[in-house]
Amino acid sequence: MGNWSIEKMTGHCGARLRGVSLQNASQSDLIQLREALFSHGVVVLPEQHLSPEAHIAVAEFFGDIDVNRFFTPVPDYPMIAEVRTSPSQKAVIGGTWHTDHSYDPAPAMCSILSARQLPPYGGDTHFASMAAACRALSPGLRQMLMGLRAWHSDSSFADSKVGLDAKTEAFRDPVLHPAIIRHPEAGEPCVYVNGDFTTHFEGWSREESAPLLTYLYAFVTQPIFTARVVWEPGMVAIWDNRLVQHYATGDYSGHARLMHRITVKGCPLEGVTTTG
Ligand SMILES: O=C(O)CCC(=O)C(=O)O
Ligand SMILES: [Fe+2]
Repeated sequence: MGNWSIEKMTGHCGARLRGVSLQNASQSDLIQLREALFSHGVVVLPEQHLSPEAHIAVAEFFGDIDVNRFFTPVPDYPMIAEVRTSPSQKAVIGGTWHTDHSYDPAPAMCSILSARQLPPYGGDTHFASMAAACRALSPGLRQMLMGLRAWHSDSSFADSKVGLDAKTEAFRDPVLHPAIIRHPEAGEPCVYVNGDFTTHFEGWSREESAPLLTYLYAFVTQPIFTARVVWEPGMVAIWDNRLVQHYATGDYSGHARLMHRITVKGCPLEGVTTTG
Protein backbone atom coordinates (compact mmCIF):
# COMPACT_ATOMS: atom_id res chain seq x y z
CA MET A 1 0.00 0.00 0.00
CA GLY A 2 2.99 2.35 0.09
CA ASN A 3 3.10 5.67 1.94
CA TRP A 4 -0.48 6.75 1.78
CA SER A 5 -1.85 9.49 3.90
CA ILE A 6 -5.51 10.39 4.17
CA GLU A 7 -6.55 13.77 5.56
CA LYS A 8 -10.19 14.56 6.12
CA MET A 9 -11.18 17.84 4.46
CA THR A 10 -14.16 18.67 6.67
CA GLY A 11 -16.28 17.02 9.32
CA HIS A 12 -18.76 15.45 6.93
CA CYS A 13 -17.16 14.89 3.56
CA GLY A 14 -14.01 14.86 1.54
CA ALA A 15 -10.54 13.41 1.99
CA ARG A 16 -7.24 14.37 0.45
CA LEU A 17 -5.04 11.39 -0.41
CA ARG A 18 -1.30 11.90 -0.66
CA GLY A 19 1.47 9.56 -1.65
CA VAL A 20 -0.50 7.65 -4.26
CA SER A 21 0.05 7.77 -7.99
CA LEU A 22 -2.99 6.78 -10.02
CA GLN A 23 -0.79 6.51 -13.10
CA ASN A 24 0.71 3.26 -11.76
CA ALA A 25 -1.60 2.28 -8.92
CA SER A 26 -1.50 -1.29 -7.67
CA GLN A 27 -4.62 -3.36 -7.09
CA SER A 28 -4.29 -2.83 -3.33
CA ASP A 29 -3.92 0.95 -3.84
CA LEU A 30 -7.15 0.92 -5.84
CA ILE A 31 -8.97 -1.15 -3.24
CA GLN A 32 -7.91 1.35 -0.60
CA LEU A 33 -8.97 4.21 -2.83
CA ARG A 34 -12.44 2.70 -3.19
CA GLU A 35 -12.73 2.29 0.59
CA ALA A 36 -11.75 5.95 1.05
CA LEU A 37 -14.35 6.96 -1.53
CA PHE A 38 -17.13 5.13 0.32
CA SER A 39 -15.98 6.55 3.68
CA HIS A 40 -15.58 10.18 2.59
CA GLY A 41 -17.88 10.64 -0.44
CA VAL A 42 -15.22 12.50 -2.41
CA VAL A 43 -11.47 11.93 -2.57
CA VAL A 44 -8.97 14.40 -3.96
CA LEU A 45 -5.56 13.36 -5.28
CA PRO A 46 -3.07 16.15 -5.98
CA GLU A 47 -0.35 16.07 -8.64
CA GLN A 48 -1.62 13.19 -10.76
CA HIS A 49 -1.39 14.64 -14.30
CA LEU A 50 -3.27 11.54 -15.50
CA SER A 51 -2.94 10.42 -19.10
CA PRO A 52 -6.28 9.60 -20.75
CA GLU A 53 -5.21 5.92 -20.76
CA ALA A 54 -4.53 5.93 -17.01
CA HIS A 55 -7.80 7.81 -16.43
CA ILE A 56 -9.66 5.03 -18.25
CA ALA A 57 -7.74 2.31 -16.38
CA VAL A 58 -8.62 3.81 -12.98
CA ALA A 59 -12.28 4.13 -13.99
CA GLU A 60 -12.38 0.50 -15.14
CA PHE A 61 -11.23 -0.62 -11.72
CA PHE A 62 -14.45 0.85 -10.30
CA GLY A 63 -16.67 -0.66 -13.00
CA ASP A 64 -17.77 -0.29 -16.61
CA ILE A 65 -17.60 3.20 -18.02
CA ASP A 66 -20.97 4.94 -18.38
CA VAL A 67 -20.53 7.27 -21.35
CA ASN A 68 -22.66 10.39 -20.85
CA ARG A 69 -25.04 10.90 -23.77
CA PHE A 70 -25.06 14.72 -23.54
CA PHE A 71 -21.39 15.61 -23.09
CA THR A 72 -18.85 16.21 -25.86
CA PRO A 73 -16.21 13.48 -25.89
CA VAL A 74 -12.50 14.24 -25.71
CA PRO A 75 -11.07 13.88 -29.26
CA ASP A 76 -9.90 10.25 -29.79
CA TYR A 77 -11.25 9.20 -26.37
CA PRO A 78 -15.00 8.53 -26.65
CA MET A 79 -15.06 7.19 -23.06
CA ILE A 80 -13.94 10.55 -21.64
CA ALA A 81 -16.22 13.61 -21.50
CA GLU A 82 -14.99 17.15 -21.79
CA VAL A 83 -16.10 19.58 -19.09
CA ARG A 84 -15.09 22.75 -20.86
CA THR A 85 -15.65 26.42 -20.16
CA SER A 86 -14.60 28.87 -22.86
CA PRO A 87 -13.61 32.41 -21.85
CA SER A 88 -16.78 33.85 -23.42
CA GLN A 89 -19.12 31.46 -21.57
CA LYS A 90 -21.36 32.92 -18.86
CA ALA A 91 -22.59 29.70 -17.24
CA VAL A 92 -20.57 26.58 -16.46
CA ILE A 93 -21.40 22.88 -16.65
CA GLY A 94 -22.62 21.67 -13.26
CA GLY A 95 -23.05 25.20 -11.94
CA THR A 96 -26.01 24.26 -9.72
CA TRP A 97 -26.21 21.57 -7.03
CA HIS A 98 -26.81 18.13 -8.53
CA THR A 99 -25.66 14.57 -8.74
CA ASP A 100 -24.57 13.07 -12.07
CA HIS A 101 -26.89 10.81 -14.07
CA SER A 102 -29.79 10.66 -11.55
CA TYR A 103 -32.06 10.67 -14.63
CA ASP A 104 -30.88 7.12 -15.43
CA PRO A 105 -32.50 3.92 -14.07
CA ALA A 106 -29.07 2.86 -12.72
CA PRO A 107 -27.31 6.19 -12.06
CA ALA A 108 -23.53 6.45 -12.39
CA MET A 109 -21.82 5.34 -9.16
CA CYS A 110 -18.88 7.70 -9.38
CA SER A 111 -17.36 10.44 -11.48
CA ILE A 112 -13.63 10.90 -11.93
CA LEU A 113 -12.62 14.45 -12.82
CA SER A 114 -9.10 15.30 -13.94
CA ALA A 115 -7.88 18.90 -14.17
CA ARG A 116 -6.36 19.74 -17.57
CA GLN A 117 -6.49 23.53 -17.74
CA LEU A 118 -7.42 25.73 -14.80
CA PRO A 119 -8.37 29.41 -14.64
CA PRO A 120 -6.01 31.72 -12.71
CA TYR A 121 -8.52 31.84 -9.84
CA GLY A 122 -11.90 30.33 -8.97
CA GLY A 123 -13.59 27.33 -10.54
CA ASP A 124 -13.67 25.46 -7.22
CA THR A 125 -16.04 22.50 -6.88
CA HIS A 126 -18.21 22.11 -3.78
CA PHE A 127 -19.48 18.80 -2.44
CA ALA A 128 -22.23 18.12 0.11
CA SER A 129 -22.72 14.90 2.07
CA MET A 130 -26.17 13.44 1.50
CA ALA A 131 -25.56 10.95 4.31
CA ALA A 132 -24.85 13.74 6.83
CA ALA A 133 -27.84 15.71 5.55
CA CYS A 134 -30.04 12.65 5.94
CA ARG A 135 -28.88 12.09 9.53
CA ALA A 136 -29.68 15.74 10.34
CA LEU A 137 -33.30 15.60 9.14
CA SER A 138 -35.93 15.48 11.85
CA PRO A 139 -37.19 11.92 12.46
CA GLY A 140 -40.62 13.03 11.25
CA LEU A 141 -39.50 14.38 7.89
CA ARG A 142 -37.05 11.50 7.38
CA GLN A 143 -39.84 9.02 8.04
CA MET A 144 -42.09 10.74 5.51
CA LEU A 145 -39.35 10.86 2.86
CA MET A 146 -38.60 7.18 3.41
CA GLY A 147 -42.08 6.48 2.09
CA LEU A 148 -41.66 8.56 -1.06
CA ARG A 149 -40.13 8.12 -4.47
CA ALA A 150 -39.34 10.99 -6.83
CA TRP A 151 -39.22 11.39 -10.60
CA HIS A 152 -35.91 12.33 -12.23
CA SER A 153 -35.64 13.62 -15.80
CA ASP A 154 -32.91 14.60 -18.24
CA SER A 155 -35.18 17.35 -19.65
CA SER A 156 -33.10 20.14 -18.12
CA PHE A 157 -30.48 19.43 -20.82
CA ALA A 158 -32.97 20.71 -23.42
CA ASP A 159 -32.23 24.33 -22.56
CA SER A 160 -28.56 23.85 -21.73
CA LYS A 161 -26.63 27.11 -21.91
CA VAL A 162 -23.28 25.48 -21.32
CA GLY A 163 -22.48 23.96 -24.69
CA LEU A 164 -23.80 20.47 -23.97
CA ASP A 165 -24.99 18.62 -27.01
CA ALA A 166 -28.74 18.18 -26.49
CA LYS A 167 -29.50 15.72 -29.32
CA THR A 168 -33.23 14.88 -29.38
CA GLU A 169 -32.52 11.16 -29.55
CA ALA A 170 -30.50 11.37 -26.32
CA PHE A 171 -33.54 12.13 -24.17
CA ARG A 172 -35.17 9.24 -22.30
CA ASP A 173 -38.27 8.73 -20.19
CA PRO A 174 -38.17 9.99 -16.60
CA VAL A 175 -37.26 7.45 -13.89
CA LEU A 176 -38.25 6.93 -10.26
CA HIS A 177 -35.81 6.68 -7.35
CA PRO A 178 -36.50 6.54 -3.61
CA ALA A 179 -36.26 10.00 -1.99
CA ILE A 180 -33.94 8.38 0.56
CA ILE A 181 -31.72 5.59 -0.74
CA ARG A 182 -29.58 3.13 1.13
CA HIS A 183 -26.07 3.52 -0.25
CA PRO A 184 -25.36 0.23 -2.06
CA GLU A 185 -21.84 -0.12 -0.56
CA ALA A 186 -21.65 1.98 2.60
CA GLY A 187 -25.18 1.03 3.68
CA GLU A 188 -25.92 4.56 4.85
CA PRO A 189 -29.24 6.30 4.17
CA CYS A 190 -28.72 9.26 1.81
CA VAL A 191 -31.07 11.94 0.57
CA TYR A 192 -31.49 11.41 -3.17
CA VAL A 193 -33.28 14.38 -4.71
CA ASN A 194 -31.45 17.13 -6.59
CA GLY A 195 -32.31 20.47 -8.13
CA ASP A 196 -31.13 19.73 -11.67
CA PHE A 197 -32.99 16.52 -12.37
CA THR A 198 -35.72 15.79 -9.78
CA THR A 199 -39.09 17.04 -11.01
CA HIS A 200 -41.69 15.87 -8.43
CA PHE A 201 -42.64 13.16 -5.95
CA GLU A 202 -44.48 10.08 -7.16
CA GLY A 203 -48.23 10.63 -6.77
CA TRP A 204 -47.76 14.37 -6.07
CA SER A 205 -48.17 17.22 -8.55
CA ARG A 206 -45.19 19.42 -9.40
CA GLU A 207 -46.85 22.28 -7.54
CA GLU A 208 -47.32 20.16 -4.42
CA SER A 209 -43.76 18.85 -4.63
CA ALA A 210 -42.04 22.20 -5.18
CA PRO A 211 -42.15 23.59 -1.60
CA LEU A 212 -40.76 20.40 -0.04
CA LEU A 213 -38.14 19.91 -2.76
CA THR A 214 -37.04 23.55 -2.45
CA TYR A 215 -36.75 23.11 1.30
CA LEU A 216 -34.71 19.92 0.88
CA TYR A 217 -32.31 21.43 -1.68
CA ALA A 218 -31.54 24.27 0.75
CA PHE A 219 -31.33 21.89 3.73
CA VAL A 220 -28.96 19.35 2.18
CA THR A 221 -26.50 21.95 0.85
CA GLN A 222 -25.96 23.82 4.13
CA PRO A 223 -22.25 24.68 4.55
CA ILE A 224 -21.88 22.28 7.48
CA PHE A 225 -22.41 19.30 5.15
CA THR A 226 -19.94 20.52 2.50
CA ALA A 227 -16.30 20.47 1.44
CA ARG A 228 -14.72 22.73 -1.16
CA VAL A 229 -12.16 21.44 -3.62
CA VAL A 230 -9.71 24.11 -4.74
CA TRP A 231 -8.21 22.68 -7.89
CA GLU A 232 -4.47 22.45 -8.49
CA PRO A 233 -2.77 21.56 -11.79
CA GLY A 234 -2.97 17.80 -12.41
CA MET A 235 -5.39 17.19 -9.55
CA VAL A 236 -7.97 14.41 -9.73
CA ALA A 237 -11.21 14.25 -7.74
CA ILE A 238 -13.38 11.15 -7.50
CA TRP A 239 -16.85 11.39 -6.00
CA ASP A 240 -19.63 8.94 -5.29
CA ASN A 241 -22.82 10.25 -6.86
CA ARG A 242 -25.00 8.58 -4.22
CA LEU A 243 -23.07 9.93 -1.20
CA VAL A 244 -22.58 13.53 -2.31
CA GLN A 245 -24.04 16.24 -4.49
CA HIS A 246 -21.69 18.72 -6.18
CA TYR A 247 -21.63 22.27 -7.49
CA ALA A 248 -19.12 23.85 -9.90
CA THR A 249 -18.40 27.51 -9.19
CA GLY A 250 -18.70 29.70 -12.28
CA ASP A 251 -16.69 32.66 -10.99
CA TYR A 252 -13.88 32.93 -13.58
CA SER A 253 -15.61 34.57 -16.52
CA GLY A 254 -13.15 35.54 -19.26
CA HIS A 255 -10.93 32.51 -18.58
CA ALA A 256 -10.86 28.98 -19.95
CA ARG A 257 -11.15 25.81 -17.87
CA LEU A 258 -10.96 22.22 -19.10
CA MET A 259 -11.53 19.06 -17.12
CA HIS A 260 -11.76 15.45 -18.32
CA ARG A 261 -14.53 13.41 -16.74
CA ILE A 262 -15.31 9.70 -16.71
CA THR A 263 -18.49 8.39 -15.13
CA VAL A 264 -18.69 4.78 -13.97
CA LYS A 265 -21.82 2.63 -14.18
CA GLY A 266 -23.89 2.19 -11.05
CA CYS A 267 -26.87 0.07 -10.04
CA PRO A 268 -30.59 0.61 -9.44
CA LEU A 269 -31.10 2.30 -6.08
CA GLU A 270 -33.01 0.77 -3.17
CA GLY A 271 -34.96 2.69 -0.58
CA VAL A 272 -34.70 2.55 3.19
CA THR A 273 -37.38 0.91 5.25
CA THR A 274 -35.77 1.52 8.61
CA THR A 275 -32.88 3.82 9.51
CA GLY A 276 -31.75 1.33 12.16
O1 LIG B 1 -16.37 21.25 -13.40
C1 LIG B 1 -16.59 20.85 -12.27
O2 LIG B 1 -15.94 21.21 -11.30
C2 LIG B 1 -17.68 19.84 -12.06
C3 LIG B 1 -18.67 19.85 -13.17
C4 LIG B 1 -19.68 18.74 -13.03
O3 LIG B 1 -20.73 18.91 -12.53
C5 LIG B 1 -19.29 17.40 -13.46
O4 LIG B 1 -18.21 17.24 -14.04
O5 LIG B 1 -20.06 16.46 -13.22
FE1 LIG C 1 -21.80 17.03 -12.32
